[in-house]
Amino acid sequence: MSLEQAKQVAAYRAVDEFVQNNSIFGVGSGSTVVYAVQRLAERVETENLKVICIPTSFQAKQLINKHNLVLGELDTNPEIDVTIDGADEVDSNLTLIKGGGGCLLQEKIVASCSKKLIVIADYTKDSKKLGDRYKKGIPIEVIPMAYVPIKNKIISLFGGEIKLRSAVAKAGPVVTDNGNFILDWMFADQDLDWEKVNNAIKMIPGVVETGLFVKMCCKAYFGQPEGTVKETN
Ligand code: DER
Repeated sequence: MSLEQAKQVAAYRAVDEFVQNNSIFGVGSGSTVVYAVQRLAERVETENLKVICIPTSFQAKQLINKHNLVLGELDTNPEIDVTIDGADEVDSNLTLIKGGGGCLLQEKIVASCSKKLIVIADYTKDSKKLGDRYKKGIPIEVIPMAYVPIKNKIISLFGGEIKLRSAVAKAGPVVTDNGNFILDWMFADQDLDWEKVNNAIKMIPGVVETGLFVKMCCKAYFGQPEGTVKETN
């Protein structure tokens, strides 16, 4: 089974288990969520489900519109029943690294408004400890004018290495949907208390949000090479 098939089987299982009629549904960002939205659109069509979809990025909004699903927003739907989203890495405590796709701020806002946050991923995201597999570091969204002092402060607090995320299809740094920069922090110590790390980094002036999702995810589905789905909660 390919990685894409592993993503799909995890996404379909999560949507089939968690999406119900008359629900408010948070739509995550990234490539795995594409399959979840496909499955949601199938179910809405065949079961005539009434679902309002809250996006976590411009990409998610495009996906919702592409599949003719009902697009909502937090202004009118601030309480979300379930959000399904991807992750760059999931540890054994269901602590997540998110933000590989640069959408961590709105993803964390929507996740914080959700009764349940469900993660879907292929088996390569399933780790015992953060950093076992994902080597690109923890994304941190920052106000552009402050990225250098923030970078210096994080290194002085926790060590490791930090890079300003460069764009691929554009000269210069990545600019998020919110007009900010992203720092990727390659941490050295895998045994840090991630809740304390998240709180300490969030205190640094100019930090908008981190890609550390601590005690937010209630269940993860990992598509396996042989086509099965591993569920962790
Ligand atoms: O940027 C994000 O947080 C995405 O959800 C990312 O973590 C997962 O993206 P993928 O489904 O393309 O692996």
